[in-house]
Amino acid sequence: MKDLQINQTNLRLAKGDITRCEVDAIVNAANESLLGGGGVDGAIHRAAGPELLAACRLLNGCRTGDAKLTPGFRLKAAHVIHTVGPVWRGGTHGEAELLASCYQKSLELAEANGIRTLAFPAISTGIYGYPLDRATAIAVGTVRTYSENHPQTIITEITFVCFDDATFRAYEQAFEESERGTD
Ligand code: AR6
Repeated sequence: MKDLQINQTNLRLAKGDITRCEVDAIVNAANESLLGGGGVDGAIHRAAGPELLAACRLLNGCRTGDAKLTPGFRLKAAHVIHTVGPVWRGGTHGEAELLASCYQKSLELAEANGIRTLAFPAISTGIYGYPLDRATAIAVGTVRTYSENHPQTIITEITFVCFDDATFRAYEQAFEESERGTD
């Protein structure tokens, strides 16, 4: 299963590099400094150009679970939403709530800025070590609940961009479990 239609919003899965996505906004899995890093953060800064770092410097960082907006500069996406996922520390340090908050705050920021199409990477599942199956369940669950609770949303398309096959399979399973949960 690669698609879920919830009210106005199509949730979909794609494989590949988020920096190449032709959407209104891509989400960056950043750190609290917002001054760049490795993983998807490094790739986004390289593709957007040095103007992105200059814009991020003006934001005074970002708390874990929160989200901030910049232009996309040289990216095809007009905007970047920078969010900071939790570092996995065993699951007893509020990680699930913080990860859900990343998705929720990113969606609220998108909505407030007229963003209709949005692409997420699998936040926290790389360098920050969040278990993939748990992280994808939270990602799909939070986005689905948002779409159910906002039937008039302007956000028509939300893509989960998977950089590798294991991530793609974890999202497919999360989509299927999410559908089963509504039977
Ligand atoms: N497109 C889509 N997904 C990608 C790409 C890409 N170009 N590159 C990597 N991924 P990570 P985190 C996937 O480590 O765990 C940075 O240093 C990757 O395979 O980028 O939230 C920040 O500055 C994985 O599935 O982010 C922070 O310090 C997912 O993106 C820290 O890493 C997230 O992996 C954040 O760690």
